[in-house]
Amino acid sequence: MYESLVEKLNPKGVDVNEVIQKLKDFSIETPSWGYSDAGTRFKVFHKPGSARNVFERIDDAAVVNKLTGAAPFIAIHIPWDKTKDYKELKEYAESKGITIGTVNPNLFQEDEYKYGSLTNTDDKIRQKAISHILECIEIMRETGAHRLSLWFGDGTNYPGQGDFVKRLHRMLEGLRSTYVSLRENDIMLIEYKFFEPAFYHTDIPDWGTAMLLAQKLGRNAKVLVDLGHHPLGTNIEQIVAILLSENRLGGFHFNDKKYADDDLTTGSINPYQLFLIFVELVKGGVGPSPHSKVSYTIDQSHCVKPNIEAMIQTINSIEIAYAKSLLVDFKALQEAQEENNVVKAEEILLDAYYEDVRLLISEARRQKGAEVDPLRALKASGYEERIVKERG
Ligand code: PSV
Ligand code: MN
Repeated sequence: MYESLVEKLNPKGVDVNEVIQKLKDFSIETPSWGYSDAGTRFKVFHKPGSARNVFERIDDAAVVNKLTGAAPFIAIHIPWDKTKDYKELKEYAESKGITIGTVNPNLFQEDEYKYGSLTNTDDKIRQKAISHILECIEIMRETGAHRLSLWFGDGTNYPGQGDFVKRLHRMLEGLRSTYVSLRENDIMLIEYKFFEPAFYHTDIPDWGTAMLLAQKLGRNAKVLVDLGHHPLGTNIEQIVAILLSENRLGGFHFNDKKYADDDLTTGSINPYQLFLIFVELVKGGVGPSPHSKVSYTIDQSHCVKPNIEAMIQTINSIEIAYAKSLLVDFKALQEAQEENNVVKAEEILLDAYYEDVRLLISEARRQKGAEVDPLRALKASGYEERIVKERG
């Protein structure tokens, strides 16, 4: 079956060996918080076997990586992943084949942040937020992570509540006083979101504001695109293309949504959008590999699915979108665009999109020594039963 796919793709000018090599390089970061109990604003349902601390989250991430051969990084969130000794945490992760890639400060769950963190009118509260970010930069040093990922719940709930511009200036000042502590090859990721938890305005609502802040800070500040953080209908692939062309695309938080920031499995609602995003990334030469300058991180909370299965399903789905984008004939696409041949241009994309690439992915996994069917291998391994017994 694989051979017949190769026979079909070769005459189309697809270098199948190159595609397989790129799929073997595919690597993504899973979020520590995706291995814990999660829920909605209404209820958190406890899942037996959910990871209870950062070490168990690393254990689960290591299982996902072993099965898929594609998830060697983990993102941690502080204080959710707080531990006494971060050097020990780094060593523990490495002993399991996992690298800590990103540290996320939490600037949205403390009482003091009711009216904002870095944007707060109260100097003491701003200082508290700055200290927490600096603490996270220190954790980056100890864990060997090179990315600081910032998302703020800052915003207002009612017209008149705050001064948009003064608040943004305070945000910039706060970011500046932490940016200077980063090292040469560290990246500060600035994530935007147009609503929630604030419902009238948020201080970093969109990619334009995030990019403005990044430009004012310096070349190590970049924008993070969370797929769930846009109004319905937003053309995310266009945002990706523009950020890339300005060298300000820092990374992703992958998930999917039907209505708002739903945190659903990536590609479960809008797989075509996911493919179109990857088309831009491949065109820009920044596909997901261990050394990509763009970070590829999953940000999902699995309210009803078992965590490890959900993570594997997500990786499959992202890899499928990526593999399809590798089949696009970019030269022919460019020609069709120059000629204003609208139908041909779209057909070139659809031709790649409609291809069933699962055999390419399983071949890459086979060559890498990972599981061809990681979901089935997970079931067969008995890992889920074991953690239910051990963790309760
Ligand atoms: C906020 O909705 C967000 O996307 C940020 O990235 C947070 O760090 C994460 O979710 C928390 O789950
Ligand atoms: Mn996010």
